[in-house]
Amino acid sequence: MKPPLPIERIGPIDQDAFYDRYVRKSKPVVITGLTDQWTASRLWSHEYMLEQYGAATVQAYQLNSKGECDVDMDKGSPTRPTVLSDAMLSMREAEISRRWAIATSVDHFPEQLRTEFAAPAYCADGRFLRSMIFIGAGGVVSPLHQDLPENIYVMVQGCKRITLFSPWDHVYPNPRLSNLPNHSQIDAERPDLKKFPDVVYAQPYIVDLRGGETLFIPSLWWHHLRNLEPSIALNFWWSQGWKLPIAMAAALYKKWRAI
Ligand SMILES: O=C(O)CCC(=O)C(=O)O
Repeated sequence: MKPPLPIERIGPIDQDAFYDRYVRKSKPVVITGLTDQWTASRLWSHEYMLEQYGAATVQAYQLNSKGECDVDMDKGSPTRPTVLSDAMLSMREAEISRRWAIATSVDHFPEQLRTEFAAPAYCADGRFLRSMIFIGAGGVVSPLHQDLPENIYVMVQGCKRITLFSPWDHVYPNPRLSNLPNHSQIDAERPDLKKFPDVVYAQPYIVDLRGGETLFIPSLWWHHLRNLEPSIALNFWWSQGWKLPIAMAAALYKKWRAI
């Protein structure tokens, strides 16, 4: 693998400039200060989530000993409905494989949660707009995968190391017809070069994304995320143009299969 490159960091810019410089060019960027006015930036912590929203039923998954969701390339990702307080309390377990991580739609929370943030203007008029919340302890890993929608990924609290590869790099997509056709077979942190030799040509971009920072992950860019600390993050997926009907069909399929 080539030595990693950093990702440009900028302050908030207007919507047209953001679209021209980053969305149209499929270029990732970190924006600082975009969400400073959110109530969530002030309030959200693991304790707050437990106290305010402990009774909500959310989608969560159990971690394996590597801190990853136990992804099975054939069967898909084993998220299941879980009471938020059970998942939050499991994050205090010493053994990582006894912890759960939350990856759930914001729609699974009471209305109050959605008053604590606002979709950034960059994606607010996207015709397909979905938002997921990710809550996890230190050490949680989301393996390398790609998504069709553009992604505004907000680190509300904590810190994650995020590794990106462009869609033009060969990172060995899962070849099997499965629930996870968008996952790579490589471990982005320690790729097996004997099995996946072309990875030496791939160019990683790495950022440690901290509370208050937002990462733009362009459509189809590969991403791998590691919690360097307990964290809470929120994404905004949106699509437009020819990608819109495909993103909508994929979302319906995921809902139907409860992935
Ligand atoms: O935060 C995570 O662990 C996963 C986020 C992700 O994959 C996404 O926003 O597409």
